[in-house]
Amino acid sequence: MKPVDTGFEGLALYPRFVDEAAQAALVAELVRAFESAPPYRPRMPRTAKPWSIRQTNLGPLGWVSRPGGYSYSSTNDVNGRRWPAIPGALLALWEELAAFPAPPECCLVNLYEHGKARMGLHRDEDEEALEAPVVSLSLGDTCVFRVGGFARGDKSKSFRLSSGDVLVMGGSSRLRLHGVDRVIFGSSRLLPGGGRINLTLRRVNKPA
Ligand code: MD3
Ligand code: FE
Repeated sequence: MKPVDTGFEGLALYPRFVDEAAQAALVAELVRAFESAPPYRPRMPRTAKPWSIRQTNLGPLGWVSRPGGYSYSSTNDVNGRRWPAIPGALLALWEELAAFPAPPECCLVNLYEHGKARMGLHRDEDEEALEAPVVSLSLGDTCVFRVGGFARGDKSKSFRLSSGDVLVMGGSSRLRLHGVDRVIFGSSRLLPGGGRINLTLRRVNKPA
């Protein structure tokens, strides 16, 4: 399948790449994973301000926000346990679209559960393997997603991400600023309580 042209080199959007049956199967797997890795509300480093979204992780490494800053951890600060495995369907998605010779180490799970949930403009830059792309899958309600340049104030564009859409961010777009302006609540029936889940697959360490 050919991606939609976003106008940004290295940024590829695959609308409805994952069909509804596969979306529902993934949601069921996530619900099971949440039993051992319950979503929690991260806080900003230093200010401790709680985020509007909840998060958890799957895979050998989880992305965590701690008072000292952002990092990757093999265990969950909430319960000291390792994170559940990344579902096979997501590993297959990475294999198909990432064009990278090693598997993802982290699947960050972002839950947008109410009308004010959003994610401010930021860069994904806590990974050592910046030559690997980031692959993200959207589930549930549609969101308005913003992609900018490399400095605040650079021109930006917004796109809608709907359930089943996959975004691959690589090459010269890997370090672009991006964020979620808002979620269009009630736009999908995939999730029992409504809302949106984003799954972000990342390679953290350079392959051996
Ligand atoms: C574009 N999550 O967790 S993923 C994140 O929908 C994050 O929850 C968003 O940004 C979400 O860090 C969007 C899509 C994404 C990820 C990295 C990018 C888009 C990107 C890097 C460059 C450009
Ligand atoms: Fe990000």
